[in-house]
Amino acid sequence: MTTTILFAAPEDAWDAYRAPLTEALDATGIDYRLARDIPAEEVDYVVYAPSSGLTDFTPFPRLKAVLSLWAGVEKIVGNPKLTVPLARMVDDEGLTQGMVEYVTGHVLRHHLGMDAHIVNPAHAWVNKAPPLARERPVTVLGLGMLGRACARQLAQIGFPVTGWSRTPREIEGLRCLSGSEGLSEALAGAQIVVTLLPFTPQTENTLGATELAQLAEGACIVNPGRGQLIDDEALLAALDSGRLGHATLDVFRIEPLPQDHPFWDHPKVTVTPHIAAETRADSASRVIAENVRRGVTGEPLLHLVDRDAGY
Ligand code: NDP
Ligand code: OXD
Repeated sequence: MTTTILFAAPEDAWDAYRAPLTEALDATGIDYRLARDIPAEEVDYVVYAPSSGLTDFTPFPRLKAVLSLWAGVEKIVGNPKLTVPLARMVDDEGLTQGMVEYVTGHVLRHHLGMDAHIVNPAHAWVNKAPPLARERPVTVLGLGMLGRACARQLAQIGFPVTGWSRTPREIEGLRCLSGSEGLSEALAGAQIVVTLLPFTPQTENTLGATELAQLAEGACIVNPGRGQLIDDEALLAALDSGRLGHATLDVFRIEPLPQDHPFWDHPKVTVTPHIAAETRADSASRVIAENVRRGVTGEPLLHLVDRDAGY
C-alpha cells in the first residue's frame, strides 16, 4: 500500500525540500506519495513546520506520526488535537553543525573582545591582550543534541565548560550539573553563558534577575535557544547597570522582533534574526525519510518528543 506524506510547510520550504526529500524517500525503497495537498483521510505522515498554520490533526484518521522540521516543538507539543507520536528534527550534519558554528563564533567574539577592534573611531591603541580560553569559564544551559555539541566544541578550544541539564548527565571534558539545585552552581562566576534549552513551562525565565546576578561581573549571554528563557526586563536592567557586558540574542518572545523593541538599538545587545541554526534541506530530508521508512517497516521512530516533559 502506498504511504502518503503530506508536506505541511510554506511554499518556500516546499521549493527547498521537494527535490531532496523525493531523493531521500526514493532511496528508502518504499512506495510513497509526497505532496502538499492530499485529502486528509489519506494522510499517513505529516512533515510539519509551525508556520504551516496546521493545528488540528483530528481530520487525519490514518495519521501515524508528525515529523517536525524544527528542533523546538513548543508550538505543537501540548496540542490536544495531536494524539499520534511527534518526532522533532535532530540533524547532526546540518542543524547541529550550524549551531556549533554560531555559538563558537559568538562566544569567541565576546572572549576575544573583537568589537573593540572592529569599530574603533578614536583609533585607541589599547594593547591589552584577552585571557586564554582556559581562564574564561563558560556555562551552557541545556545539554541536549545542540547544547552538548556546542559545549564539547568550546571545551575543545580550551574553555572550562560547565553544562546544565534537567536530568544528571556525564559528558567527558565537561563539568555537568543538573536540576534546580545545580543551576546556581552552574551560573556562579560564569563569564559567558549559552542558553540552549527548549521552551517549556519549567524553562521560562530560567535567567531572571536573581540568576543574572550570579554571573561574573561583565558576563556575556548568547541565546540561540528561545526568547522565553530570559526575562527581557531583567536582562535590560542588568545590561544598563553594567552588571552584564553584552547579550547576543537570536530568538525572541515575538518574532520578527517588533521594530520598536529596545533590543534593536541597545548598544550592548546584538540581534540576529533566528538564523543560528537552520534546518538544511538535504540532510534534514534524510532524517525525515529514515523516520518514514522506520514507520513503514514497524521500527521505532527516531527523535520522539516526550510529550510530558514538553521537549
Ligand atoms: P534537546 O531536547 O536535545 O535538549 C534539551 C536540553 O535541555 C536537555 O539537555 C534537557 O535536559 C535540557 N532541559 C530541558 N528542560 C530543562 C529544565 N527544566 N532544566 C534544565 N535543563 C532542561 O534539544 P536540542 O539541543 O536539540 O535543542 C535545544 C533548543 O534549541 C530547541 O528546543 C530550540 O528551542 C532551540 N533551537 C534554536 C535554533 C535556532 O536557530 N535559534 C535551531 C534549533 C533549535 P535533559 O538532558 O535532562 O533532557
Ligand atoms: C528550530 C529552530 O527549532 O529553528 O528548529 O528554532
